[in-house]
Amino acid sequence: MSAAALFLWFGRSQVTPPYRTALVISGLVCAIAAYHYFRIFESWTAAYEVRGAEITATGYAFNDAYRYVDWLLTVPLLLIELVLVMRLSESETVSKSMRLGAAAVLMIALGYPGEVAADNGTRALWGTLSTIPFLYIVWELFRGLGAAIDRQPEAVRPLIRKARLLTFASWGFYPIVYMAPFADISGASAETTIQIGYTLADIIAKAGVGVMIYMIAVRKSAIERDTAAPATVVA
Ligand SMILES: *C/C=C(C)/C=C/C=C(C)/C=C/C1=C(C)CCCC1(C)C
Repeated sequence: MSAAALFLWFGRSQVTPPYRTALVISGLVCAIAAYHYFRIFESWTAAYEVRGAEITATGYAFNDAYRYVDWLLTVPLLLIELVLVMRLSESETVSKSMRLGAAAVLMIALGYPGEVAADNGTRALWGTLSTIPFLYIVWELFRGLGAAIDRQPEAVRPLIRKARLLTFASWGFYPIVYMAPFADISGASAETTIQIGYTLADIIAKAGVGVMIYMIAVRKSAIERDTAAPATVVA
């Protein structure tokens, strides 16, 4: 996550000014995650003991809040970086960012009480509520943003569609991981499975999508430089 943050921030000089904010935000997402992974790691080593293949709880509570505070910040920012790299009109950028950002905050806030609940009934209830804004985001990504993708330069459309698909596929992984306690695992094993699953999804959703945002920004910068070329030809 730290390396991805540095890569995205240094990549700023490779793109034209309209795409720099998208890269700064992509880097920020990875930096926020890097910080929280240090905290998650500390909390996990305090809460669990690994002996061979055996994982046991030490009695200290594992703090899920580090991950959810991370998501509360990074999930809206991930949607905003996707909107920003498309370089839509100002009003469209603001309205899409607000709607997607608000839905993302709601999704994470509703998921948290279920994540920390001791019983599976409460987990299922909050998980279901959290799925409502999740479905809205998916619908917006494919319908609202779909129309905007059709207005992008032809050479970047496939790349933007791939970034959207990678976002959708990695985001779809979180609710599946969330359901781990409903499978035939419990206690420390369930918690470990959840943490591994979320971590893998995070790497793809944050660093993986970040690199795609970088590629889109570089390609769009090149296209716009080329079409603006006549104005810059001097003697
Ligand atoms: C960088 C972190 C990301 C992209 C996190 C995304 C998280 C989700 C899409 C979580 C979704 C959830 C549901 C749809 C229902 C169950 C509860 C959640 C919060 C795991």
